[in-house]
Amino acid sequence: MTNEAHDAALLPHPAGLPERSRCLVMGVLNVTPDSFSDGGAWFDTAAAVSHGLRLAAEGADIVDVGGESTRPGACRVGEAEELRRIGPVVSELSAAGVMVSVDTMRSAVAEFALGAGARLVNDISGGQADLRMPRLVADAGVPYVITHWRGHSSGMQDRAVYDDVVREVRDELGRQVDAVAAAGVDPSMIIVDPGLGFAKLAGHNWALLARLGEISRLARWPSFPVLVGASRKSFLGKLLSDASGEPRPVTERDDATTAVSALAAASGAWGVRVHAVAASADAVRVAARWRGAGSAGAG
Ligand code: PMM
Repeated sequence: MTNEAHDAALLPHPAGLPERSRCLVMGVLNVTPDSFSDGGAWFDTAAAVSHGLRLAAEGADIVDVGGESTRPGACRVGEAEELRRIGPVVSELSAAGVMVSVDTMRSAVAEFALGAGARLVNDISGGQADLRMPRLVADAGVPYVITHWRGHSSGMQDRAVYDDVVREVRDELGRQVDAVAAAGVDPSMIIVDPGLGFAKLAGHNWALLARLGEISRLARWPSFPVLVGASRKSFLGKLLSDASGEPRPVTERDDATTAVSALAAASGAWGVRVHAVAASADAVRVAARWRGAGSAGAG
């Protein structure tokens, strides 16, 4: 397949999101005390808002605001607390002109965030944790990220068992898409995500990344845009372990994340979700130029 044909297959963009001349960069803003990746750095509202503005200034096309940690083993936070964490942050960033997505599994939180200016819903359960979510998203008519998911964080790594991870993730993601479409979500507004680290071991994540193009094509559906969330995850720490086998610390995984961004973008990903935005913003531009040069011919 030529790069152009590949792009046409892999790079549709749901209405309301930026035009697709390259892979988009989604900056992560966790308003939590306990996320694995930034450990509470932006838990305070003012710190979170200024970090969100910084992510946008560094090149984030979208800032993804979440108030619930989904690290392996995490317990759920209450709805009121989740709302308290993200509410003012979503409102202030949206008012400042930042395109905000809300990272939540709760329809009430998504509803509040959309009312406060958020423009898309990133639901890592892909409609499974709160069965009212797909209907809410359908009625709001906003883009919807559907992530492959096998259950809440507390027990998810026990479910990281696959014979053929790519086939099973595609089958299960396809069923999640069927369910949200049956609830009224417009398929052209769906973005799919393989859910790296969610009920996946390191080898599963690598297999999914290596065959990213296959994730966009699910059963009877036309191809979907694909979002990749590899940033700072433990499979990168494991890859970069030191001589004694100690994983690379979370805060030292951004260069590896940037490498994933470049490779994912070169493979046709619609977006990458990252903590350190500036480097990935450069990486996706390199990938776009690389792909463009390929389809334009060697001259
Ligand atoms: N990973 C995390 C949270 N939200 N959303 C999507 N769509 N994809 C992901 O891979 C994803 C996500 C967990 O990581 P964090 O602590 O970096 O937010």
